[in-house]
Amino acid sequence: METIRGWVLKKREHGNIIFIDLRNRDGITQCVVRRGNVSNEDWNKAEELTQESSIILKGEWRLEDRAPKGREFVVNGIEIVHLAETPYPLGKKEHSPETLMEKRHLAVRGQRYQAIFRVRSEILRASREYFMNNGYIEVSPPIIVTTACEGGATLFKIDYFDTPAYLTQSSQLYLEIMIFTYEKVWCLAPSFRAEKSRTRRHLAEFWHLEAEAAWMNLDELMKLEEELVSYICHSVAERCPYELKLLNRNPEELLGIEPPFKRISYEEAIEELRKEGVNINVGDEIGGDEEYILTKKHNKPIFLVGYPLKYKPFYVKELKDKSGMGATVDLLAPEGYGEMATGGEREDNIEKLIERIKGEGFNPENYDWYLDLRRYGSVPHAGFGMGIDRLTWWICKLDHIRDAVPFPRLFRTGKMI
Ligand code: NSS
Repeated sequence: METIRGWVLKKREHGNIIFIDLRNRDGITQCVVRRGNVSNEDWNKAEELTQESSIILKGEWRLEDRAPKGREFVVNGIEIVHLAETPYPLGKKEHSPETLMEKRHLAVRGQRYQAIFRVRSEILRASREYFMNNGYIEVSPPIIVTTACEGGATLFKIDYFDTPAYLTQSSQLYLEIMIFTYEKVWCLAPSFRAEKSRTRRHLAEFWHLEAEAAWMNLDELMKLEEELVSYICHSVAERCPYELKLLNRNPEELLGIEPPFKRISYEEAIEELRKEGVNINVGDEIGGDEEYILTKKHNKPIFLVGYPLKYKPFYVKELKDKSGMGATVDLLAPEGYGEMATGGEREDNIEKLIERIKGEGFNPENYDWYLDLRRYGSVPHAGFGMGIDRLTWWICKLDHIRDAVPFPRLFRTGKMI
């Protein structure tokens, strides 16, 4: 006799047979209750089952070609742990995005979310494994900070014991501290952006995977990123094929993600966009719409190398041979998804840094500890940050980034769960 536990997804009655689709961490199992196979008392229990009731079934497995997983569970004993109230708020098949946000605590039980968050968990596991296998030390940065990293416009202010402070936008500056101890470091932490816009790719709170390494240059940085992303894609394809298929992502596509990724310079990107009929010139920003055009025909991520310094934060190093251009690299996800990571070499000239900090309207005194890194044993170094949510969004072929996170924080989310 075997036991199976879970929640009732669906129940169908055909005369003397009741089919129960039982949902649990293994997916969905077809369970068959036959009158005559169970006591009258248990038959009555099967009849009264409601959607999402929690139950424990006793019985035997039987091979059955027509069952979703090739086998079904033949029931001979039923225990109702909790008979769910009716109606179940998400009982119907289709729901609006608003309902799925408001009832998030129930929506996450659904098959689609179950698949997405299992893939996300695999992305996190593979990321950690990659860094551990490659000699990176994981550090734990603070969430409450007193300096901006990515400009003042998207800072969340908090009241820290009567002193103003912020929720971190990026852990980069702290990773830069730690390279002087370990040379190669990484972290996974939440980052916050007070983005007052509604787009399909912006969250107010996201999970940020960041890495930083002493002595590293732009080429080495790109190698690190393409290896990491390929490693993650392969792990997900191998460990979550069932979930990927459910999300209409063919695992073969992810197995095809391998280094090297294509590298295009900022100038080449502008030229390509102009050829596509976009009204854009060298010196302009390449935004989400342009990234869509650049990536929609690709099935592997691409690197966008170099970017005008004027759009980038103070820490970006100026290219030696191209004044006004930053030594940056953006990693764009294919199929129209666009930016999923940004990074580059860091400015190590202290005078330039002070000027740039002032240029962003900040007081260099607040960055004194950061400037010390350029005073005591400064080294050339580089790093990047990748949004785990953006990566999940692309890998799972989602429409909106809110579905890449179980409990999204967006600009004016409405009721928060
Ligand atoms: O602002 S970034 O482009 N760059 C940084 O924060 C650097 N300090 C990272 C570094 O070099 N260590 O953000 C990096 C990535 C970006 O490419 C997205 O994938 C993600 O972080 N990101 C976001 N995801 C979701 N929502 C929002 N609002 C968001 N902002 C950035």
